[in-house]
Amino acid sequence: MKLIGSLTSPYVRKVRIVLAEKKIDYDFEVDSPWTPETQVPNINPLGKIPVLLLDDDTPLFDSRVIVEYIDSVTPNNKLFPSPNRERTEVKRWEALADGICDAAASAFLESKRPKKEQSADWIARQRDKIVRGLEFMAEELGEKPFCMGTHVSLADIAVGTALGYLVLRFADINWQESHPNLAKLYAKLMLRPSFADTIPQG
Ligand SMILES: N[C@@H](CCC(=O)N[C@@H](CS)C(=O)NCC(=O)O)C(=O)O
Repeated sequence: MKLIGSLTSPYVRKVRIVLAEKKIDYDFEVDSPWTPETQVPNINPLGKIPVLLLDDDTPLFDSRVIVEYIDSVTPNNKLFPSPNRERTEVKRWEALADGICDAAASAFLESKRPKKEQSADWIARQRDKIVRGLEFMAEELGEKPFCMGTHVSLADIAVGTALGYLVLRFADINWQESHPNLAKLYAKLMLRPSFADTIPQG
């Protein structure tokens, strides 16, 4: 199995954390779709990372499909509950966390365009999504030790990767101060080798 992705993408990090939690060996090929020499469009028509290349050369994308697949083919450390209301809740946490990453990535890319082509309104719209998403997360987490209660699930992995991406790209959104319960969860997750070994670089 080969994972293709960059060292900064939160979606790639989510997959790497799941593979580490599951103790699955894999090859990791660093490829950023933003570089001219990228090979990503040849394996994912959408030109996005992560892509998981299975042993029979089937390319899997996107990150939500990949993590659900990995969890379904491995018996140990289940990160999703079996299909029921709880599973839908885990997937909603993931949609929320990924949605924050989508907004953060979009605002970041906009801020990288030439100054006179940038839209301040667009950036503000994406930042509002991030702020509202964080508020929703903090409220849903409350005083629970983990998103789904007493055990780690994919919900925590998705939330942790989104929070880590904000640390990398939007340190000025000081979510640690406004949401101490999210800061507590993040600190707990960072003690896990799966998180500590995949801190985004770039
Ligand atoms: N929903 C997708 C999002 C993937 C995504 O947007 N990846 C970014 C990197 S962080 C990318 O490859 N962007 C390249 C592009 O949009 O052309 C997933 O969960 O895998």
